[in-house]
Amino acid sequence: MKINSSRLWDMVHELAGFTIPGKPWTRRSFSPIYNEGRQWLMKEMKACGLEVKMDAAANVIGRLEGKNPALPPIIIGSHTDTVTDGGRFDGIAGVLAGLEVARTLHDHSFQLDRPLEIVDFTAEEPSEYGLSTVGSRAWSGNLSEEMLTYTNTEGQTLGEAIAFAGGKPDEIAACLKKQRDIYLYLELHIEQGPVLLHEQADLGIVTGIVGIQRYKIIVDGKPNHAGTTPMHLRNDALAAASQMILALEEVASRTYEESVVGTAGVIANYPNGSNVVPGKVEFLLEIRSTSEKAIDEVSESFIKKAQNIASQRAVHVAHEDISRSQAITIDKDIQSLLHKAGSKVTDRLLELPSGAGHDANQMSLLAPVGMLFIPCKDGRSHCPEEWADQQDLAKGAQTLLNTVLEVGKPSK
Ligand code: HGY
Ligand code: MN
Ligand code: MN
Repeated sequence: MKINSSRLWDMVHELAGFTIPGKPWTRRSFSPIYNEGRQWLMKEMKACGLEVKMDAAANVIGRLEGKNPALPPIIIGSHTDTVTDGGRFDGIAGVLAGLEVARTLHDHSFQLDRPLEIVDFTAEEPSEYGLSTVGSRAWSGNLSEEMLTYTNTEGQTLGEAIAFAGGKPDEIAACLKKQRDIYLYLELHIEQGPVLLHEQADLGIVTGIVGIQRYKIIVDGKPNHAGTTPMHLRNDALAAASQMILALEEVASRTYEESVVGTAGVIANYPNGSNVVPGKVEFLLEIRSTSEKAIDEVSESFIKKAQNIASQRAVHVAHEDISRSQAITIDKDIQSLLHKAGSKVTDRLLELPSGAGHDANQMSLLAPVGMLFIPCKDGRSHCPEEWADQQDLAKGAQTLLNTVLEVGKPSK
């Protein structure tokens, strides 16, 4: 049984068409264009014979019934939201490859022994509310009431955003899954890095996924006239924040038991006037590693340094814990299952960890997870240049189908 590579490729490019005009490719979670893209996805799922629903966290779920509907399903998931000016494959490749697997089974009237569900998880990327993996958090129990009150810059809450996306924020608790509710979770994703290319591998078998700690840092100084305030009498919040961001870079660049990355990617300066000494700065930072211990060490050293900088500069610094996803290792037997399925497609397979976070982080709290990577051009992602090769995508999707046929073949 073979997936249909050109059909899958066409779907990737059809979904890419749902983007903010002039900002390829941008389909931010909780935006009108995101909802339009998901309406298209649900139509495609129905056309493949899937039973389609949206749950209270606005996750889109397409279900292909199995011989034993009561058995916990195999789930193939990822996300269709993008970063701003992002790409056409991050997340999308995984959802549509899953859909192609389901469609191929349906076309062959092949029924697995158990249901297969294809899931587009809500807001995998860090949203305007600061939180990422919103939909899969609802399943794992890591979407708290307090998180639903996180606001965007206009003061709207995450709960309101989930409602705008078609969810029911008051019924999030109903999304909670128990350990026995899911048989296996699989996710195909572009690597978003250069390793597969560098090692000339066609497919990556993911061995582990980084944990991510995210903080909001608030620096309070004193706004003042930029012309009349002497340098030694300033409480400049932006100068202090800049020194703190360089301190993050220095701390994250040290050596730990596993590699660490630290990034400050969002910053807001108030009142942001060219002739005003900055009075207040808020910035978001994230620290990632496959070692929880290393994440904690970097967090601790950074917070200490930020406090020292604040006292030297007579400003105040506070940090708010936005979210923490745990680092995970993938079960060896799941890695070998994927390896066996992939070796029917290519002999150029490579085991490697993921420096990107995924819904699989949350799903690993509920079920065995397996992740497959396909190469991406120049190893780049989260940019309009993000690209994957049609043949590589086809090999990844075929490997997913081989895996599903292996674990879900009906008992005689
Ligand atoms: O940020 C990440 O690791 C993923 O692309 N959401
Ligand atoms: Mn991403
Ligand atoms: Mn992704």
